[in-house]
Amino acid sequence: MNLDPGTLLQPGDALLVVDVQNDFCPGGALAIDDGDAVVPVLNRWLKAAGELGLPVYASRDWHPREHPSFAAQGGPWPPHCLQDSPGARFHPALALPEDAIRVTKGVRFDRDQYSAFDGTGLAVALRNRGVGRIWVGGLAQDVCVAATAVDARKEGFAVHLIPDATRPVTAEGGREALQRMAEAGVEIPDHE
Ligand code: VGL
Ligand code: ZN
Repeated sequence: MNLDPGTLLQPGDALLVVDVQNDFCPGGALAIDDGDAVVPVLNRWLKAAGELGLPVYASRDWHPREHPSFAAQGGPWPPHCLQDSPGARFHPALALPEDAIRVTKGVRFDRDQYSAFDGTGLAVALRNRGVGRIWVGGLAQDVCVAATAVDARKEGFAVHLIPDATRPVTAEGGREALQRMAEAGVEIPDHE
Protein backbone atom coordinates (compact mmCIF):
# COMPACT_ATOMS: atom_id res chain seq x y z
CA MET A 1 0.00 0.00 0.00
CA ASN A 2 1.34 3.36 -1.01
CA LEU A 3 -0.83 6.16 0.34
CA ASP A 4 -0.72 9.46 -1.52
CA PRO A 5 -0.15 12.23 1.04
CA GLY A 6 -0.94 14.92 -1.53
CA THR A 7 -4.55 13.77 -1.81
CA LEU A 8 -5.03 12.79 1.85
CA LEU A 9 -3.66 15.82 3.71
CA GLN A 10 -6.06 18.69 4.35
CA PRO A 11 -6.10 22.02 6.17
CA GLY A 12 -6.23 21.37 9.93
CA ASP A 13 -3.97 18.34 9.63
CA ALA A 14 -0.53 17.90 11.15
CA LEU A 15 2.22 15.36 10.52
CA LEU A 16 3.70 13.74 13.63
CA VAL A 17 6.98 11.88 13.08
CA VAL A 18 7.84 9.70 16.07
CA ASP A 19 11.44 8.96 17.10
CA VAL A 20 13.10 8.45 13.70
CA GLN A 21 16.52 8.42 15.36
CA ASN A 22 19.75 6.59 14.55
CA ASP A 23 19.57 4.28 17.57
CA PHE A 24 16.28 2.80 16.31
CA CYS A 25 17.69 2.15 12.82
CA PRO A 26 20.01 -0.65 11.64
CA GLY A 27 23.41 -0.25 13.36
CA GLY A 28 21.86 1.60 16.30
CA ALA A 29 21.74 0.67 19.99
CA LEU A 30 18.10 -0.47 19.82
CA ALA A 31 17.92 -1.27 16.14
CA ILE A 32 14.55 -2.12 14.62
CA ASP A 33 14.53 -4.39 11.55
CA ASP A 34 14.14 -2.19 8.49
CA GLY A 35 13.71 0.84 10.75
CA ASP A 36 15.30 3.12 8.18
CA ALA A 37 12.72 2.01 5.58
CA VAL A 38 10.34 4.56 7.10
CA VAL A 39 12.56 7.45 6.00
CA PRO A 40 11.77 7.63 2.25
CA VAL A 41 8.07 7.18 3.00
CA LEU A 42 8.07 9.93 5.61
CA ASN A 43 10.02 12.17 3.27
CA ARG A 44 7.12 12.02 0.79
CA TRP A 45 4.74 13.05 3.58
CA LEU A 46 7.07 15.81 4.74
CA LYS A 47 7.25 17.18 1.21
CA ALA A 48 3.47 17.16 0.82
CA ALA A 49 2.96 18.76 4.26
CA GLY A 50 5.42 21.48 3.27
CA GLU A 51 3.66 22.17 0.00
CA LEU A 52 0.34 22.49 1.83
CA GLY A 53 1.81 24.61 4.65
CA LEU A 54 0.82 22.07 7.29
CA PRO A 55 2.65 21.89 10.61
CA VAL A 56 5.19 19.14 11.24
CA TYR A 57 6.09 17.78 14.68
CA ALA A 58 9.00 15.42 15.28
CA SER A 59 9.42 13.67 18.62
CA ARG A 60 12.73 12.37 19.90
CA ASP A 61 13.67 10.00 22.69
CA TRP A 62 16.26 11.89 24.74
CA HIS A 63 17.47 9.92 27.72
CA PRO A 64 19.82 10.97 30.49
CA ARG A 65 22.48 8.51 31.59
CA GLU A 66 21.11 5.84 33.97
CA HIS A 67 17.59 6.37 32.71
CA PRO A 68 15.05 4.06 34.44
CA SER A 69 14.21 2.37 31.11
CA PHE A 70 17.76 0.99 30.82
CA ALA A 71 18.51 -2.62 31.85
CA ALA A 72 21.10 -1.60 34.46
CA GLN A 73 18.35 0.36 36.22
CA GLY A 74 15.89 -2.54 35.96
CA GLY A 75 14.22 -1.35 32.76
CA PRO A 76 13.48 -3.34 29.59
CA TRP A 77 15.90 -1.67 27.15
CA PRO A 78 19.61 -1.37 26.44
CA PRO A 79 20.95 2.18 26.76
CA HIS A 80 19.78 4.20 23.74
CA CYS A 81 19.15 7.76 22.58
CA LEU A 82 21.52 9.25 25.12
CA GLN A 83 21.18 13.02 25.17
CA ASP A 84 23.41 14.70 22.55
CA SER A 85 24.87 11.38 21.35
CA PRO A 86 25.04 10.46 17.62
CA GLY A 87 22.48 7.71 18.28
CA ALA A 88 19.95 10.28 19.48
CA ARG A 89 20.15 12.31 16.26
CA PHE A 90 17.35 12.14 13.75
CA HIS A 91 18.20 9.81 10.85
CA PRO A 92 20.43 11.86 8.54
CA ALA A 93 18.24 11.23 5.49
CA LEU A 94 15.03 12.34 7.22
CA ALA A 95 14.09 15.57 5.43
CA LEU A 96 12.79 17.46 8.45
CA PRO A 97 12.06 21.07 7.56
CA GLU A 98 13.80 23.70 9.64
CA ASP A 99 10.48 24.83 11.10
CA ALA A 100 9.48 21.34 12.25
CA ILE A 101 8.67 21.47 15.94
CA ARG A 102 10.80 19.12 18.00
CA VAL A 103 9.12 17.31 20.89
CA THR A 104 11.61 15.99 23.43
CA LYS A 105 10.60 13.13 25.72
CA GLY A 106 12.15 10.38 27.81
CA VAL A 107 13.98 12.96 29.91
CA ARG A 108 12.37 12.17 33.26
CA PHE A 109 14.49 10.58 35.96
CA ASP A 110 11.59 8.75 37.61
CA ARG A 111 9.85 6.96 34.69
CA ASP A 112 9.82 6.52 30.93
CA GLN A 113 7.59 8.45 28.52
CA TYR A 114 6.71 6.42 25.43
CA SER A 115 4.05 8.83 24.19
CA ALA A 116 4.98 12.18 22.65
CA PHE A 117 1.96 13.55 24.57
CA ASP A 118 3.11 12.29 27.97
CA GLY A 119 4.00 15.31 30.05
CA THR A 120 5.10 17.39 27.05
CA GLY A 121 2.11 19.67 26.55
CA LEU A 122 1.98 18.64 22.90
CA ALA A 123 -1.83 18.54 22.85
CA VAL A 124 -1.93 22.24 23.77
CA ALA A 125 0.57 23.11 21.03
CA LEU A 126 -1.51 21.25 18.44
CA ARG A 127 -4.76 22.87 19.54
CA ASN A 128 -3.16 26.31 19.48
CA ARG A 129 -2.19 25.66 15.85
CA GLY A 130 -5.77 24.68 15.01
CA VAL A 131 -4.86 21.05 14.39
CA GLY A 132 -7.78 18.60 14.46
CA ARG A 133 -6.32 15.60 12.69
CA ILE A 134 -2.92 13.98 13.00
CA TRP A 135 -1.06 11.64 10.65
CA VAL A 136 1.43 9.49 12.58
CA GLY A 137 4.45 7.47 11.51
CA GLY A 138 7.88 6.58 12.85
CA LEU A 139 9.46 4.17 15.35
CA ALA A 140 8.66 1.93 16.97
CA GLN A 141 5.17 0.91 15.90
CA ASP A 142 4.61 -1.25 19.01
CA VAL A 143 6.15 1.17 21.52
CA CYS A 144 6.24 4.94 21.04
CA VAL A 145 4.13 5.17 17.88
CA ALA A 146 1.29 3.17 19.44
CA ALA A 147 1.48 5.06 22.75
CA THR A 148 1.49 8.38 20.90
CA ALA A 149 -1.42 7.51 18.59
CA VAL A 150 -3.56 6.21 21.47
CA ASP A 151 -2.83 9.32 23.56
CA ALA A 152 -3.70 11.55 20.59
CA ARG A 153 -7.13 9.90 20.50
CA LYS A 154 -7.51 10.40 24.27
CA GLU A 155 -6.78 14.09 23.70
CA GLY A 156 -9.65 14.18 21.20
CA PHE A 157 -7.76 14.37 17.92
CA ALA A 158 -8.65 12.38 14.83
CA VAL A 159 -5.68 10.13 14.20
CA HIS A 160 -4.49 8.27 11.12
CA LEU A 161 -1.60 5.84 11.15
CA ILE A 162 0.64 5.76 8.07
CA PRO A 163 1.31 2.01 8.12
CA ASP A 164 4.20 1.92 5.65
CA ALA A 165 5.90 4.72 7.60
CA THR A 166 6.33 2.65 10.74
CA ARG A 167 8.07 -0.59 11.85
CA PRO A 168 7.73 -2.62 15.08
CA VAL A 169 10.39 -3.98 17.46
CA THR A 170 8.74 -7.41 17.10
CA ALA A 171 6.23 -8.63 14.50
CA GLU A 172 3.90 -9.92 17.22
CA GLY A 173 4.16 -6.64 19.09
CA GLY A 174 3.32 -4.85 15.85
CA ARG A 175 0.14 -6.87 15.34
CA GLU A 176 -0.92 -6.31 18.95
CA ALA A 177 -0.22 -2.59 18.59
CA LEU A 178 -2.37 -2.30 15.46
CA GLN A 179 -5.22 -3.89 17.42
CA ARG A 180 -4.71 -1.57 20.38
CA MET A 181 -4.62 1.51 18.14
CA ALA A 182 -7.69 0.42 16.17
CA GLU A 183 -9.62 -0.12 19.42
CA ALA A 184 -8.67 3.41 20.49
CA GLY A 185 -10.19 4.76 17.27
CA VAL A 186 -7.01 5.27 15.27
CA GLU A 187 -7.73 4.98 11.54
CA ILE A 188 -5.49 2.35 10.00
CA PRO A 189 -5.76 1.79 6.24
CA ASP A 190 -6.32 -1.88 5.33
CA HIS A 191 -6.73 -2.93 8.97
CA GLU A 192 -9.84 -4.92 9.89
C1 VGL B 1 11.18 3.54 22.03
C2 VGL B 1 11.93 1.69 23.18
C3 VGL B 1 12.53 2.49 24.11
C4 VGL B 1 10.44 4.09 20.85
C5 VGL B 1 11.77 4.36 22.95
O1 VGL B 1 10.72 5.23 20.45
O2 VGL B 1 9.56 3.38 20.33
N1 VGL B 1 11.25 2.20 22.15
N2 VGL B 1 12.44 3.82 24.00
ZN1 ZN C 1 13.69 5.10 25.06
